[in-house]
Amino acid sequence: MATTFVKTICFECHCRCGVILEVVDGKITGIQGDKDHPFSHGYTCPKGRACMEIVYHPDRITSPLMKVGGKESKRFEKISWEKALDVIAENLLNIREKWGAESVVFGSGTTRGMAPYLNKFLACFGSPNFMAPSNMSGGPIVLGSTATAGFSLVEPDYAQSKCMILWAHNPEASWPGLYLYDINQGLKKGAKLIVVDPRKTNFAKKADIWLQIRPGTDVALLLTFLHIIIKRNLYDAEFVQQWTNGFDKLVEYVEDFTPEKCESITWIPASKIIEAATVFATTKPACIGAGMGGVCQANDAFDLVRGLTILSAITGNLEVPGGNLNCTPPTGKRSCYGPDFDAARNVSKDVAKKKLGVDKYPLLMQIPCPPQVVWPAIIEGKPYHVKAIGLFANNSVCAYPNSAFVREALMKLDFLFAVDYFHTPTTELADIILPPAHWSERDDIEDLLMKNHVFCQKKAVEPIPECRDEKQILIDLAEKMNLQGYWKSVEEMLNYRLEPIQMTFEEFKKIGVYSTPIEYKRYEKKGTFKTPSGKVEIFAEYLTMFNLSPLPVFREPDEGPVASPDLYKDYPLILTTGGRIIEYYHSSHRNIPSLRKKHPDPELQIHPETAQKLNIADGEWVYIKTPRGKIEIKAKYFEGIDPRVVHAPHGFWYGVDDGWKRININMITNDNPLCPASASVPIKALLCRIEKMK
Ligand SMILES: Nc1nc2c(c(=O)[nH]1)N[C@H]1C(S)=C(S)[C@@H](COP(=O)(O)OP(=O)(O)OC[C@H]3O[C@@H](n4cnc5c(=O)[nH]c(N)nc54)[C@H](O)[C@@H]3O)O[C@H]1N2
Ligand SMILES: Nc1nc2c(c(=O)[nH]1)N[C@H]1C(S)=C(S)[C@@H](COP(=O)(O)OP(=O)(O)OC[C@H]3O[C@@H](n4cnc5c(=O)[nH]c(N)nc54)[C@H](O)[C@@H]3O)O[C@H]1N2
Ligand code: SF4
Ligand SMILES: [Mo]
Repeated sequence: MATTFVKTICFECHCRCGVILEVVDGKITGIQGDKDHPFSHGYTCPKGRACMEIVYHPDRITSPLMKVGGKESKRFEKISWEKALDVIAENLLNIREKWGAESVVFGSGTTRGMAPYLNKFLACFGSPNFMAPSNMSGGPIVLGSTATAGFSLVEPDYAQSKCMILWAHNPEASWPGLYLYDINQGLKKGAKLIVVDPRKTNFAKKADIWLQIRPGTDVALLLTFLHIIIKRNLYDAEFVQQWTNGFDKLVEYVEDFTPEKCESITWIPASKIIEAATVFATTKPACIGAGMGGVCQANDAFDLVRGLTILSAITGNLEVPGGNLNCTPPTGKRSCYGPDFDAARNVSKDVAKKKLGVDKYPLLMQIPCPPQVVWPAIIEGKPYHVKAIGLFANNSVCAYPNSAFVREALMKLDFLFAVDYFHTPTTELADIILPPAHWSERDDIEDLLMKNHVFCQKKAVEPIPECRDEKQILIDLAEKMNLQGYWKSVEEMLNYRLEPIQMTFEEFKKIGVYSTPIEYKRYEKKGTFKTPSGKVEIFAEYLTMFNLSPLPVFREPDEGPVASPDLYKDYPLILTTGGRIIEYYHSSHRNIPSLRKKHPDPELQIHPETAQKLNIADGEWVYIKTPRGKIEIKAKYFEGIDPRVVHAPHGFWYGVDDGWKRININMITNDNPLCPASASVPIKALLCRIEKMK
């Protein structure tokens, strides 16, 4: 028996921890954390440790499949790769011929690293339409902070910070491999911790100050932070004077946002708001950690991120050690979402203009098409028809709000193909399903959210027979379709991405990681921020061009006690969704025995007082109803939530007949109105009621 150990990067989630896989006779037999990895430092979570169960799962799809018996059928038959790619190529080419290239959309969920290769394929094909849930996941961060400070505020420097805010962010469940080590370093050195979250997470328990906010009212809280900081003269006057634009207008604007008014909006005691704002502004350096979901799923998500960026700026924490950093991956324009790949930026201007969503939301030119603008194009043909979709690592039906509508749209397509390890409620609708290689079975480059690093993901084992690296799938398809300009081999693709660091993938494999020094205060060296005025745009006048407010605006959640009081009478509880569960990545992993055992059921976090008033016992299955319908869920008493609020996880569907209808929270979430700037969806603040099952 030949045993080898392969150092690579786990991709069961976006933390992308360093791991060492033990391989015996071409099969993975063990996984350990890589202690030398600069972020994860040897950490692994239950998902990563379950990788052998995933790779060798008896239900893994191991052959291309074609639907037989028409759209409604759930039967598939095995076909060869040759045939599968022929069918896909023929359909995509026919649709391009008849409807135009833009009628073909490729989509990905959290991308699993495929964004560059999919975008480039689309660009060669002639479509600007790469669909991803960025509008509810990171997109508002990119848009809001870039609009304000010219870079994306995703890099809190926890390890060197003296004060950290976790704003709608519970990295213990969602980003353990990427952030926990650094957060703990900071805390060990005595950093203060502030948590803004409606739920008492473990971090909220540990925090110096926990602000238990009413869901969807974050912008009101932020504007009040700014009010307090300004009133008490706690801002960095020198930075404000030299590097910001429109501070005087902000002073006037936040005058009304008093702590008392904020208390009535957010339900947080005024004294706590004052304490938190004061601690943040006076303990330096301080950083803001915002996840990608909590702050990105609201009707005012863009304004929320603008507000966070302004908070960081006026307290002097932008681009300083211990603050929020401005990092560029060493791969630069060839990084995961780099401009060298972006479909819309690599087609002609006329085609780029057709990118779905930009007619209503011009800022979306910078991020992928939100799913919510693709569905109406399929159903109503507006602004034009979308006829075919290819989905790579995405369970649209369960992942996106208003599942019934999502499903209806996918059913209406002329052609759908999906690439997934397992059957899901989405692959069920596909005409063709393709089986991808697992991350342990493929070579790749990881640089998204990796600060100033790029990592080598090294293939540890060959894909199990018939499964294929998705990059190779695209290469094969491009060849069949005779697409000009696409790469001819995976090696060529990876070498292309590594050109900015002047290394080939073979060379990179030997070193495994490459980083460049972090630059602080780049604006000082460059003499400018990368914004229209060259300064931090507190008052971003140019946004008025897009009918957006130049100052961050608080919008009441459209469905809520204040904005829809009549509805509130019938649906008297606020529903927030999608707090992460360590064992699961979105709708994945429910079929993995070691993970399922730890968390078998969807659990509704409900205050015991609320449950008891409804005569609901701990552990009882109940209905959760919204104006859009009802699903089944298990009530779980939780003292750490306000009695007027409940929390439901997302991603459940597996193991129950018609699970996508019966236990999937997105059956009853809402997909409008969207944030006017980022098209974000309001899935963190809705209304619901809980009913006993008869
Ligand atoms: N209500 C509610 N809904 C939400 C959220 C919320 O907070 N609340 N969060 C939203 C967010 S932020 C996001 S990003 C989306 C995520 O939505 P998705 O990314 O669609 O997530 P999944 O549902 O896990 O679907 C991923 C699918 O990819 C497959 N898969 C995993 N790895 C690979 C791979 O390497 N290759 C291929 N081809 N397939 C792979 C899995 O088997 C799974 O079926 O969900 C959103 N949905
Ligand atoms: N295990 C696991 N990890 C994941 C994922 C997963 O599915 N599973 N998904 C990944 C993806 S794609 C994303 S986008 C990220 C998301 O990353 P994060 O956004 O950091 O997600 P969470 O850690 O769930 O933190 C969100 C917190 O926001 C709180 N919250 C809910 N509503 C509100 C509100 O209105 N205001 C405030 N202030 N807080 C609110 C919730 O209670 C929750 O604790 O996680 C990533 N990591
Ligand atoms: S946190 Fe877990 S699943 Fe995510 S990369 Fe690390 S080990 Fe893998
Ligand atoms: Mo996400």
